[in-house]
Order: sequence, then structure tokens, then C-alpha cells
Amino acid sequence: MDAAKFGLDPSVDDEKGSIMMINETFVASTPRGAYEQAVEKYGSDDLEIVSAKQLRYDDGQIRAEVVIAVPKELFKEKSFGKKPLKAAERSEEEVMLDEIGELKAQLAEMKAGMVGIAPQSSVVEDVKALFLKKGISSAWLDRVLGTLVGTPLIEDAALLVSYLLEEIDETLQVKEESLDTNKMIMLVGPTGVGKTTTIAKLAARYAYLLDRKYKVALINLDNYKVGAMEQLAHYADIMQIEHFAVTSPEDFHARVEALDAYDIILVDTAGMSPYDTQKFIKTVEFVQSETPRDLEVHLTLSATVKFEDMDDIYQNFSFLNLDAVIISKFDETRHFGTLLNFMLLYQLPMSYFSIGQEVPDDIRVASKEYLLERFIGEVNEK
Ligand SMILES: Nc1nc2c(ncn2[C@@H]2O[C@H](COP(=O)(O)OP(=O)(O)O)[C@@H](O)[C@H]2O)c(=O)[nH]1
Ligand SMILES: [Mg+2]
Repeated sequence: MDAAKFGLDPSVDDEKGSIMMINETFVASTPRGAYEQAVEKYGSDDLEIVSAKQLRYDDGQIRAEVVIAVPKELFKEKSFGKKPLKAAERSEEEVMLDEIGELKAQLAEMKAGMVGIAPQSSVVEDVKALFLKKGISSAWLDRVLGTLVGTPLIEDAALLVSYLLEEIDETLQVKEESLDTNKMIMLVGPTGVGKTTTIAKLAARYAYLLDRKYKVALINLDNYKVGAMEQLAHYADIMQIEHFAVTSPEDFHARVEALDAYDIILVDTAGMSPYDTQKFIKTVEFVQSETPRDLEVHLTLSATVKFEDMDDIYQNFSFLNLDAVIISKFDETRHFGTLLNFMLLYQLPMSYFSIGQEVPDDIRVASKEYLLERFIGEVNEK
């Protein structure tokens, strides 16, 4: 499972010093595990760490990647052992025999790999192109299509499309709305995605619109944006729901404790750009602080999210121990492929959909059907 990969990083080429450095990545389930692999390989614990991060891989597992910089020569020696004898030191015949042996092995490998693989059918290519165009990633499509080699599915475009849609349906996850009391939900996400509006909708839902009226309180950590508190306070006043601002984890703790009698506490946070490290650190402190009740963290993601931004959003916000995703601005796009791709890749359960600006009406409990209907509409349009 654990493996090392490597790549040349031009930024560390040191031509003048003539020591060419190479960046090598070690992967393990924990950062420590990854670093220990590096120590074991290089027999020294004085290694230059370039970066360390945790990522969720395509298979859904979280892994730690630690990148270290090592001199290229040392890397070669440790990776491939002693340098092979130079060709000149061996007879021409020996070299030739080696090369023939190598070619034979490559050929055998190619043949073995080809067993059972039919020539690419154009049905598969057409269907793949269709889903690619709709924003589903090539990696995901290849993985699923790869399992269909040799089955009749790959000869019938309509069947193949419905198979892929079913596969998407199965992969998507939904977080059922649980109405246990003693709940606390925090919304995090980039600026302007609709966190505050969604909090207002949820507050109205829990306080007034369900079979039972829940006792709801609002807490605001959004003390960075001028007017942010006013926005939440405005909704809270209209709905006659208690609301509070807190500025430190201690303050947060005390406030949650004081709100013990409330069934549901909703926590609004600073609109953060994924690049705003200071705000992140502060929010992480809040999330990681001990609170008298469990905290569910819901990432709010706009359905209009750009493909280029998805990774950054996930890499950054996943540090907040996400429990679910709320998808907002359903009404602002007809293209759900990018969003769907995000959900397939990271497999976070979806909790709510925000489908417009109206408080409190424009919110739905997340459902796969709702999302897939829109995506299928789009697939059929071609
Ligand atoms: N069209 C549309 N607009 C929304 C939706 N949710 C929020 N908005 C609007 O997006 C803007 C930013 O919302 P806000 O809740 O302040 O975002 P925040 O910065 O994440 O708290 C406001 O103008 C909202 O009315 C939605 O589902 N659809
Ligand atoms: Mg806000």
C-alpha cells in the first residue's frame, strides 16, 4: 500500500552548486509513517522536508504525502542500488544478449496485458466522450469502464449510459437528516457561497416548519466580514431566534454550554477564501476546540463551482473534518458534472441543497434523485 514516487522539481535544481536535488514523495497512512519510510531509506533522520500534506485518494482513503529533497546521486544509489557496469567494460555480445532478453520480457508483458482486452469499441469512446464533456473525470470513467471489458454493455450506448448513471447513483452518498436534539451544525466554505442564507433557512426549518418545533440558537464566528453579523442578526430577529457572536474558542465553549437547553445550535463562519490561511487557522481552532456537544461540520459548495477550484477547496477545507456537503445555488446552473465529479471523487455525504435566494423556502433535504435528474436532463440534451 505504501509507496514512494519521485519527480524532478526544477525549482530546486542547483546548477551552480552542481548538486541536482530531486523531490521524492513518500506515502503512508500517517505523516509520521511516511517520514519514517524516508528515514529508513536514507538511514538518516536529518532529511529536508519540502512539504507534508494529507489527501483523500481516488479510492476514498486519506493518506499522508511527505515530500523530501535529496541529492539526485544519493536518490539513484538508494533507489536503484550500485551503478551498473559501464557498457564498455562488458563484451558487445553480453550487451546484445541483455538487450534481447529485455525486449523479450517486454513483449511477454505486453501480450499478457492484452489477453481479454477487445479493441476499443467506438460505443465506449462515444459514451466516455459524452460524460467527459459533462465534467465527469477521465480517471473515474476509465475505472468504471475498465470493469466492463468483455461484457455486452460496451456494445450498446444506451445501456452503457444507464449503467454509468447507476454507478454514479451508487457512489453518491446522502446524509439523512437526523433530528436528534442536542445537535450543533457549523457551515464552512468559500465566501459568498450562501452559508448565512442557508443557516437562516435551516433555522426556520427546525424552529417552525417541521412536525415539532425545535429550540434553535444561532452562533456567529463571522466576525471578519463587516456587516456579517448584521446579516445573520437580521434573519434571527425576523424569526425571533436567539443569536450570539463569539470571538474565541473559550468564548465558543462557554456559549455552547450556556445554550444547553437548546435542541439545535447553528454556527455560521467567516467566509473564507481557501487561500486565507489566517482565517483557516482560526476556524480550525474553533472546530478542534472541546465543546460541550458534538459538532457537525458541513462544507457549503456552490453547484457552480469551477473545476479548477475544486481541488483547492477540498484540500483546504478537509482539514476541518467535514461531515457533509451542502450544495448551494442549484438554481444558478444547468451543468452539474463538475459538482458530481467532486462528489464522486471525495465521497462526502450530501446533506442539504439550497435552490434559490428565498428564506426560508429555497432549501431541500439532499437527495440523489434531485441531483441526478438535473444531470440526466443535461446528458440527454447532449
Ligand atoms: N441564486 C441563489 N443565490 C443564493 C443561494 N444561496 C445564497 N444565495 C445568495 O448568495 C449571496 C451570498 O450569500 P451569503 O449567505 O451571504 O453567503 P456566505 O458568504 O457564504 O455567507 C446572497 O446574495 C444570497 O442571497 C442559492 O441557493 N441560489
Ligand atoms: Mg456569511
